[in-house]
Amino acid sequence: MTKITIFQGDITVQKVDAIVNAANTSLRGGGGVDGAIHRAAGAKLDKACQRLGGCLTGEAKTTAGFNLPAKYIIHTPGPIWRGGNNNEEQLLQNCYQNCVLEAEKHHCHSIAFPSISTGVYGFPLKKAAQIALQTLIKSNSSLYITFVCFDQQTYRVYQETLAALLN
Ligand code: AR6
Repeated sequence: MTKITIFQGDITVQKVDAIVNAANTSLRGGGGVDGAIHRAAGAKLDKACQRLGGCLTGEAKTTAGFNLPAKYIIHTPGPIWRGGNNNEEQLLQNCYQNCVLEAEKHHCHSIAFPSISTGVYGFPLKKAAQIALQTLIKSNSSLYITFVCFDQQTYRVYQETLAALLN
Protein backbone atom coordinates (compact mmCIF):
# COMPACT_ATOMS: atom_id res chain seq x y z
CA MET A 1 0.00 0.00 0.00
CA THR A 2 1.40 3.38 -0.97
CA LYS A 3 1.13 5.96 1.82
CA ILE A 4 0.50 9.46 0.51
CA THR A 5 -0.06 12.62 2.54
CA ILE A 6 -0.81 16.02 1.07
CA PHE A 7 -0.24 19.28 2.83
CA GLN A 8 0.50 22.92 2.26
CA GLY A 9 3.93 24.27 3.11
CA ASP A 10 7.55 24.77 2.17
CA ILE A 11 9.45 21.70 0.98
CA THR A 12 12.82 23.03 2.15
CA VAL A 13 11.94 22.54 5.83
CA GLN A 14 10.68 18.96 5.54
CA LYS A 15 12.31 16.42 7.83
CA VAL A 16 12.27 13.51 5.40
CA ASP A 17 14.98 11.32 3.92
CA ALA A 18 14.70 12.91 0.47
CA ILE A 19 13.06 15.94 -1.05
CA VAL A 20 12.49 16.26 -4.78
CA ASN A 21 13.58 19.35 -6.69
CA ALA A 22 11.61 20.44 -9.78
CA ALA A 23 14.84 21.35 -11.54
CA ASN A 24 15.86 22.28 -15.07
CA THR A 25 18.11 20.17 -17.30
CA SER A 26 21.23 22.17 -16.39
CA LEU A 27 20.71 21.39 -12.66
CA ARG A 28 22.29 24.77 -11.96
CA GLY A 29 19.40 26.29 -10.03
CA GLY A 30 16.65 28.66 -11.10
CA GLY A 31 13.49 30.21 -9.69
CA GLY A 32 10.52 28.66 -7.89
CA VAL A 33 11.10 25.61 -5.74
CA ASP A 34 14.53 25.07 -7.36
CA GLY A 35 15.69 28.52 -6.22
CA ALA A 36 14.30 27.98 -2.72
CA ILE A 37 16.09 24.62 -2.41
CA HIS A 38 19.42 26.01 -3.63
CA ARG A 39 19.19 28.96 -1.22
CA ALA A 40 18.32 26.76 1.75
CA ALA A 41 20.86 24.00 0.98
CA GLY A 42 23.75 26.43 0.49
CA ALA A 43 26.50 26.92 -2.09
CA LYS A 44 27.82 23.36 -1.83
CA LEU A 45 24.69 22.18 -3.61
CA ASP A 46 25.60 24.03 -6.80
CA LYS A 47 29.11 22.51 -6.69
CA ALA A 48 27.61 19.03 -6.36
CA CYS A 49 25.14 19.72 -9.18
CA GLN A 50 27.95 20.91 -11.45
CA ARG A 51 29.61 17.54 -11.07
CA LEU A 52 26.42 15.76 -12.21
CA GLY A 53 26.68 17.31 -15.68
CA GLY A 54 22.98 18.02 -16.23
CA CYS A 55 19.98 15.72 -16.35
CA LEU A 56 17.51 14.85 -19.10
CA THR A 57 13.83 15.71 -18.74
CA GLY A 58 12.03 12.92 -16.87
CA GLU A 59 15.21 11.48 -15.39
CA ALA A 60 16.46 12.00 -11.82
CA LYS A 61 19.81 12.50 -10.10
CA THR A 62 20.63 12.66 -6.40
CA THR A 63 22.83 14.91 -4.27
CA ALA A 64 23.25 15.31 -0.55
CA GLY A 65 20.88 17.71 1.23
CA PHE A 66 23.71 19.85 2.64
CA ASN A 67 22.13 22.49 4.97
CA LEU A 68 18.63 21.04 4.59
CA PRO A 69 17.01 18.78 7.18
CA ALA A 70 16.58 16.23 4.35
CA LYS A 71 19.47 13.85 3.77
CA TYR A 72 19.11 13.83 -0.01
CA ILE A 73 17.82 16.02 -2.81
CA ILE A 74 16.55 14.20 -5.88
CA HIS A 75 16.67 16.55 -8.85
CA THR A 76 14.29 15.94 -11.74
CA PRO A 77 13.60 18.28 -14.66
CA GLY A 78 9.90 18.12 -15.47
CA PRO A 79 8.55 18.66 -18.98
CA ILE A 80 7.75 22.15 -20.24
CA TRP A 81 4.07 22.17 -21.30
CA ARG A 82 3.89 22.75 -25.06
CA GLY A 83 0.21 22.03 -25.65
CA GLY A 84 0.18 18.35 -24.70
CA ASN A 85 1.32 16.67 -27.93
CA ASN A 86 4.99 16.57 -27.08
CA ASN A 87 5.10 13.58 -24.75
CA GLU A 88 4.56 15.82 -21.73
CA GLU A 89 2.35 13.32 -19.85
CA GLN A 90 4.78 10.42 -20.25
CA LEU A 91 7.72 12.62 -19.25
CA LEU A 92 5.95 13.79 -16.10
CA GLN A 93 5.17 10.17 -15.22
CA ASN A 94 8.86 9.33 -15.76
CA CYS A 95 9.84 12.06 -13.27
CA TYR A 96 7.78 10.51 -10.46
CA GLN A 97 8.83 6.95 -11.30
CA ASN A 98 12.51 7.81 -11.48
CA CYS A 99 12.42 9.79 -8.22
CA VAL A 100 10.93 6.79 -6.43
CA LEU A 101 13.64 4.55 -7.90
CA GLU A 102 16.37 6.99 -6.80
CA ALA A 103 14.92 7.19 -3.28
CA GLU A 104 14.78 3.39 -3.03
CA LYS A 105 18.33 3.11 -4.36
CA HIS A 106 19.46 5.37 -1.49
CA HIS A 107 17.47 3.32 1.07
CA CYS A 108 15.11 6.18 1.88
CA HIS A 109 11.95 5.59 3.91
CA SER A 110 10.33 8.95 3.25
CA ILE A 111 10.20 11.36 0.33
CA ALA A 112 8.57 14.75 -0.24
CA PHE A 113 7.51 15.97 -3.69
CA PRO A 114 6.62 19.43 -4.95
CA SER A 115 4.10 19.74 -7.77
CA ILE A 116 6.56 19.18 -10.64
CA SER A 117 6.10 21.29 -13.82
CA THR A 118 2.99 23.19 -12.67
CA GLY A 119 4.77 26.50 -12.00
CA VAL A 120 6.98 28.14 -14.60
CA TYR A 121 6.75 25.05 -16.86
CA GLY A 122 2.98 25.55 -17.26
CA PHE A 123 1.68 21.96 -17.01
CA PRO A 124 -2.11 22.09 -16.34
CA LEU A 125 -2.54 21.56 -12.61
CA LYS A 126 -5.40 19.02 -12.59
CA LYS A 127 -3.79 16.85 -15.22
CA ALA A 128 -0.44 17.03 -13.42
CA ALA A 129 -2.03 16.07 -10.09
CA GLN A 130 -3.71 13.04 -11.70
CA ILE A 131 -0.49 11.85 -13.30
CA ALA A 132 1.54 12.45 -10.13
CA LEU A 133 -0.83 10.63 -7.79
CA GLN A 134 -1.71 7.80 -10.18
CA THR A 135 1.94 7.12 -10.91
CA LEU A 136 2.85 7.05 -7.22
CA ILE A 137 -0.10 4.82 -6.30
CA LYS A 138 0.83 2.41 -9.11
CA SER A 139 4.48 2.41 -8.04
CA ASN A 140 3.40 0.36 -5.03
CA SER A 141 6.43 1.70 -3.20
CA SER A 142 6.77 1.29 0.54
CA LEU A 143 8.02 4.87 0.85
CA TYR A 144 6.13 7.41 2.98
CA ILE A 145 5.24 9.97 0.36
CA THR A 146 4.35 13.59 1.09
CA PHE A 147 3.15 16.18 -1.41
CA VAL A 148 4.15 19.62 -0.25
CA CYS A 149 1.89 22.09 -2.01
CA PHE A 150 3.08 25.66 -1.79
CA ASP A 151 -0.15 27.48 -2.58
CA GLN A 152 -3.72 26.84 -1.62
CA GLN A 153 -4.98 26.10 -5.12
CA THR A 154 -2.37 23.39 -5.63
CA TYR A 155 -3.19 21.95 -2.22
CA ARG A 156 -6.91 21.83 -3.01
CA VAL A 157 -6.44 20.22 -6.42
CA TYR A 158 -4.11 17.51 -5.08
CA GLN A 159 -6.52 16.74 -2.23
CA GLU A 160 -9.53 16.53 -4.53
CA THR A 161 -7.64 14.40 -7.03
CA LEU A 162 -6.46 11.95 -4.38
CA ALA A 163 -9.99 11.67 -2.95
CA ALA A 164 -11.37 10.97 -6.45
CA LEU A 165 -8.72 8.34 -7.16
CA LEU A 166 -9.44 6.53 -3.91
CA ASN A 167 -13.18 6.40 -4.57
N1 AR6 B 1 8.09 24.38 -1.50
C1 AR6 B 1 7.18 23.65 -2.20
N2 AR6 B 1 6.71 24.03 -3.40
C2 AR6 B 1 7.17 25.19 -3.92
C3 AR6 B 1 8.12 26.02 -3.25
C4 AR6 B 1 8.58 25.56 -1.98
N3 AR6 B 1 9.48 26.25 -1.28
N4 AR6 B 1 8.34 27.11 -4.04
C5 AR6 B 1 7.58 26.97 -5.14
N5 AR6 B 1 6.86 25.83 -5.07
P1 AR6 B 1 8.23 25.70 -10.21
P2 AR6 B 1 8.38 23.93 -12.58
C6 AR6 B 1 5.85 25.27 -6.00
O1 AR6 B 1 8.02 26.89 -11.09
O2 AR6 B 1 7.05 24.38 -13.06
C7 AR6 B 1 12.75 26.73 -12.01
O3 AR6 B 1 13.26 27.99 -12.41
C8 AR6 B 1 5.21 26.20 -7.01
O4 AR6 B 1 4.20 27.01 -6.38
O5 AR6 B 1 9.17 25.83 -9.08
O6 AR6 B 1 8.71 22.46 -12.59
C9 AR6 B 1 13.60 25.56 -12.48
O7 AR6 B 1 14.98 25.89 -12.50
C10 AR6 B 1 4.60 25.18 -7.97
O8 AR6 B 1 3.38 24.68 -7.44
O9 AR6 B 1 8.74 24.41 -11.07
C11 AR6 B 1 13.08 25.31 -13.86
O10 AR6 B 1 13.67 26.15 -14.82
C12 AR6 B 1 5.63 24.04 -7.95
O11 AR6 B 1 6.48 24.29 -6.82
C13 AR6 B 1 11.61 25.62 -13.74
O12 AR6 B 1 11.49 26.56 -12.65
C14 AR6 B 1 6.51 23.96 -9.19
O13 AR6 B 1 6.78 25.27 -9.68
C15 AR6 B 1 10.80 24.39 -13.39
O14 AR6 B 1 9.44 24.71 -13.45
